[in-house]
Amino acid sequence: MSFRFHPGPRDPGTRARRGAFVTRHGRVETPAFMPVGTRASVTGLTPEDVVALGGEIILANTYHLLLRPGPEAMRHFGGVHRFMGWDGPVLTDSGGFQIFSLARDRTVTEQGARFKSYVDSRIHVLTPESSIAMQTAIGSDVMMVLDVCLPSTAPAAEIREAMDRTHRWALRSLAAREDPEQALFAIVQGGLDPALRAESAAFLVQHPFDGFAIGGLAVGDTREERGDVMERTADLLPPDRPRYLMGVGTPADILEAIGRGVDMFDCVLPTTMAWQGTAFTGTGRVRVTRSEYRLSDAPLDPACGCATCRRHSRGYLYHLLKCREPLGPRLLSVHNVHHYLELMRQARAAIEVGRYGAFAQEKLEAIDRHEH
Ligand code: PRF
Ligand code: ZN
Repeated sequence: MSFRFHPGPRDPGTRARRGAFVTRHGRVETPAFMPVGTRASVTGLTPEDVVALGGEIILANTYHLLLRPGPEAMRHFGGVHRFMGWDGPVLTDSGGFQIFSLARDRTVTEQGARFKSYVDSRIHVLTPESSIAMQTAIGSDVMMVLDVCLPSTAPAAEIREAMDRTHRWALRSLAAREDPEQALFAIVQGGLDPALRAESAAFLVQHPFDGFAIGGLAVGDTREERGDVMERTADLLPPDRPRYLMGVGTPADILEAIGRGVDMFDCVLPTTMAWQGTAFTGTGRVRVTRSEYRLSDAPLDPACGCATCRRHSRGYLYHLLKCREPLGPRLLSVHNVHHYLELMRQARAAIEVGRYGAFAQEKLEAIDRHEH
């Protein structure tokens, strides 16, 4: 068992906590943000870029890698690390969320999910066992159980059914793990109902999972609606295991969730927004393609120390984006991923000195003042 979580000091004024986990590909300081490399690529960034930006772990998706390049290619290349040239830790999502958000012609039974590939229209079946088998082929350091993720606004009876099935699938996933060196996290479901969330957490923590994720949030709910559920759920999870809030979110979402005791995050926003020409700054989002930036000499964010901000003006980035030069989204990705990872470094430092509450409030106010 190489996976170990070391909980560190807690912030006195909030539920924020400092920590670290160790995988067979290295150590990750928490709270941690995982840049998303869905198809074994953090869009526009090389593994060296990600390392230079301070990224310590990336997320890849079982669903996408199953459809292309497929399990045979993954095994041929000896797993995703060698395939993509990334030596650090990798967490794989199980495909649970993608089946419910992306798959065509899907039918879900107790056995698993059957759906049509977007690549070649072939029928695939993803079960808890086949998801673990694919995550084993990928060779990720942290695997996720296959879960049933519904919109958090779905009818109560459906939310309960999805939660109960998620629990049964979690146990099948645990039984299917072949390599104890690969950590396995369970996923708490239960929509926005605090009683169901409590039931889900109580069930899952009885079993030897290496960590616990909070799933099924930020799928149709507001930040206010999920804040309370998230805090209560985090409180029911064991302090000696990492807590991961899946697919969340904006810098503001992350700042709030850290204060509620969450340790790990992933989100496509920094990279997808870069490809849409939007930069995250300490004072909110900047749409770089707006005409007001055409002749701007200013960097994206004067307070940012990233390679893009040290060297390039908004006016140059405006030009690249307008010409559809690939360098434009790439330079914005460097900045956005730096922005997220720097926020995490500052959050960790603030927890260490016991002033996370004040830190988060300052950051949130600076974003709010400009975005509203
Ligand atoms: N389950 C899984 N992956 C996810 C989610 C989930 O509920 C979410 C919801 N925010 C994002 N990614 N397996
Ligand atoms: Zn920058």
